[in-house]
Amino acid sequence: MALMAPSLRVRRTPFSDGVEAAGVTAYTVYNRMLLPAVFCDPVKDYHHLKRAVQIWDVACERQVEVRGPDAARLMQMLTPRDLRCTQPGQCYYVPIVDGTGGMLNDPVAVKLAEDRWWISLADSDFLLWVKGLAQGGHLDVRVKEPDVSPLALQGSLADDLAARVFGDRVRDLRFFRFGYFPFQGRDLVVARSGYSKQGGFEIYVEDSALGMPLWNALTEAGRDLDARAGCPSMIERIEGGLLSYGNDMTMANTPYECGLGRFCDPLAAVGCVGRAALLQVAGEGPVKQIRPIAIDSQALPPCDRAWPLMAAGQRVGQVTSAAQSPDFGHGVAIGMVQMTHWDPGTHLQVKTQDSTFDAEVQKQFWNA
Ligand code: THG
Repeated sequence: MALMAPSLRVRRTPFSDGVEAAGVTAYTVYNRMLLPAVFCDPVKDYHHLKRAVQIWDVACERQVEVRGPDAARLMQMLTPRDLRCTQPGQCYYVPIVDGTGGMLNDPVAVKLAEDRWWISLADSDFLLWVKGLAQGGHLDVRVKEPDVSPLALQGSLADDLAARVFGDRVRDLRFFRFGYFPFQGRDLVVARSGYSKQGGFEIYVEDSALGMPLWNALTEAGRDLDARAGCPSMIERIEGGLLSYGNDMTMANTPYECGLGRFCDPLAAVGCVGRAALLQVAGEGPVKQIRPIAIDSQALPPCDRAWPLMAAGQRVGQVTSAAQSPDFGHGVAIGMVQMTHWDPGTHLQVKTQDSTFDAEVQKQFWNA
């Protein structure tokens, strides 16, 4: 593929100088912002993530801040997850749906206070939807994209690295909880979360000017831990079953099709704009759903188009993310499969742009 032409439309991040000094070799674009995709090579990056700890520029997980007396009401309009018992200090993975129950985003919602939330976005134009709902509903709330850029520490040694910069207290954070930790005289939101199954933290850097000082402090502190710049690993996230909006799901899918039914309670989510639609599909049940798919491959081309899943010459679904797994020795994939063929153990064929492989529906993701 050709190189990307840089311009202001594709936004740099507060950490881009550090990412480039660390030798990033491929970028992708996410929320109109740079997201590093490769440093050494995808397989070396994957092994390093599992063995050590990486510092990730995930500033492209932009925040939508919702603040004001109607913040909680607006949040519940957005999601079919029941938010009534939510607490400040916690993060929540929230499917977001439109009036037909179609997925608009699958962000992490950070509850800072009853009347103040950050919605940490996946890759879709979402600020406009939230502003539109606030405007149309005459809500007493302000909606903006604040100067907040997540930096993730992911990998088995993430606790050790985080403790060196934020103190041992950071080790006590539970999954999807956050606390405030001082850095250069400022208090930063640090959560135990992140887009890998290796464990770690996300630091919500609230002020771009703190970006490079924090990047440098972490890089220095992690020298003898083999800490280095990294990025979300496609191989690792497929093994772990972490979905990618725009790849594994779009507006055309309900959260039930995405396997996100456990985060939905439309009966309780009074005010959710997709409530009626989801009550209906929750009753009927989906007719296709996301499944882990093992591919009998030695190597795979990039999955940059949907790969048809076939059974007896008929199309029964599609693979939307795939990679050769070094640790499992076969291809790992995420597919949307019709009900008739979604049982674990079902044998299928997957058609890539180059060739056809045997494939099998799995019971669970590899690292789940
Ligand atoms: N962190 C933050 N923002 C994000 C992501 C993130 N925005 C974009 C993208 N990632 C959103 N998508 C996901 C997908 C999965 C998870 C988080 C965000 C995730 N899932 C866990 C799992 O499936 O094991 C746990 C979910 C739960 O139990 O609540 O972490 O990574 N800030």
